[in-house]
Amino acid sequence: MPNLVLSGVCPQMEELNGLVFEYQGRTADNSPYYKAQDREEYIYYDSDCDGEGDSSVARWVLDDSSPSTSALVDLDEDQECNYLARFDASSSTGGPPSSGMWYMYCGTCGWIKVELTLEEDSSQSQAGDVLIAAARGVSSAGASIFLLVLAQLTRSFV
Ligand SMILES: [Ca+2]
Ligand SMILES: [Ca+2]
Repeated sequence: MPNLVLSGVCPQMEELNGLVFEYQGRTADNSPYYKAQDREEYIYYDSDCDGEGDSSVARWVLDDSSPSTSALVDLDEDQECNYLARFDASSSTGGPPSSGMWYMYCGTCGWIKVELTLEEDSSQSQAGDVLIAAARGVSSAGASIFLLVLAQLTRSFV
């Protein structure tokens, strides 16, 4: 599963922009969940965030609490719906939205609808390509040195 890069966060939560979320596995209802690199921020799916039954709709949440992988509802086990942002979704199929209107907590501005983007991170494969290119460069440099030495040896034999 590719990493997801978060953007579109409101200015009050600016430090979350650019966070790279890594796929961690699946929670008990088989939804994928993610954790930010070097930071306690998670994206997971909670079909009932306070665990009280029909009072809350199913949603993706961006939360600083780590989700349980065994609980089917109230995954952060606080009997409340505390998180940084939410995106209502009747199903978790297909993972969190690549782009969507989330309700986000924006500090002094309160809860605001913002369009958050979770873009698949392609930098990993690009880094791989660069390594391959570098390896090719090294081997061709090695080959030319070899040819140069060979040429000199040949010359000294003449
Ligand atoms: Ca909860
Ligand atoms: Ca929470």
